[in-house]
Amino acid sequence: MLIAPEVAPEVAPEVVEALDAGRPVLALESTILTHGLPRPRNLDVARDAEGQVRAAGAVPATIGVLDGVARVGLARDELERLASDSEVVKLSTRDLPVAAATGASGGTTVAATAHLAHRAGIRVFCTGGLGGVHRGASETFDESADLPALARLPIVVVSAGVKSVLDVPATLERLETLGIPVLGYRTTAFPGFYVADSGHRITHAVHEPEQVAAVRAAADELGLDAAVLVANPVPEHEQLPPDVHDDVLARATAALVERGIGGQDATPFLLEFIRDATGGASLEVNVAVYRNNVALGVAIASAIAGR
Ligand code: PSU
Ligand code: MN
Repeated sequence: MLIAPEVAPEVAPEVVEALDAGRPVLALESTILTHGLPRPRNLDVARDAEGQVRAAGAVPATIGVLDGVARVGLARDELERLASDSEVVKLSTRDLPVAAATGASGGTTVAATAHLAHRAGIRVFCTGGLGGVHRGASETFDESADLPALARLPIVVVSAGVKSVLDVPATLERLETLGIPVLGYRTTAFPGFYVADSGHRITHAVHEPEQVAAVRAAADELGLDAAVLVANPVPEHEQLPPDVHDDVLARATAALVERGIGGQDATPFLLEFIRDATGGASLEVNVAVYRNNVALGVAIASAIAGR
């Protein structure tokens, strides 16, 4: 095992400057790039997201690990490397110290990205869909490390609910147990990632980014160290038709069980299965979900910076 010389996250100068000046910064995940979206579309999506953040007057900080060094604010060529290299791994929180010591490269999950964002002093983080409790978790114990990570990171996370491949009600129960406030953006219908409404209700809706900033500030004042989760539904005209969604989802979960796939591979397998089974339609939805979350993420980061 090699020992990497540099373990502290490398924060891009542009990100440091913006944070020092109190300007809005939005952290972006990289597993969506390395394992969530197919190449070469993944790089376009990642660049578009960064461009979208800049156009809205904020600084993007895409987070990932290159040669063992955690980078908060990947440079253009670094982003390209992560997106194009099919050997890069998926790094959750527990993999970060191992990657640092061995010099590995990888895309960081929501759990790992949120951790690094918080270390760098970034308050808002945007993803497509949060991980959660997998179906059959009462047997397999497969619950994403995203949930316990968010329970101890005082940031705001914007997500289109959790991926519908998960056990959504069980995930909502765990979010409650972990003390993570869930705010529906202009809705009390919890989103199902590919579909605007998962069929499950949540208690609180917010209507403006400033309200999210107010909840975060209140949580800070109260000394509550859990993340605030903003559940932002994909616009209905961009969702996967719910009947198509339900049918494909049933087949995807059956295939997962049949092939005995689990652990870190479960989420990428399901997303890919759904993509193939919908002839690529789910990919367009995934991209729309992300774009929509980035737009809200910037607005919230700006509201927090402006307080
Ligand atoms: N959302 C996507 N694509 C993804 C993921 C989320 O649109 O690939 C990733 C996130 O990085 C999330 C991870 O943290 O899936 C959850 O995987 P697991 O269940 O192994 O924790
Ligand atoms: Mn898992």
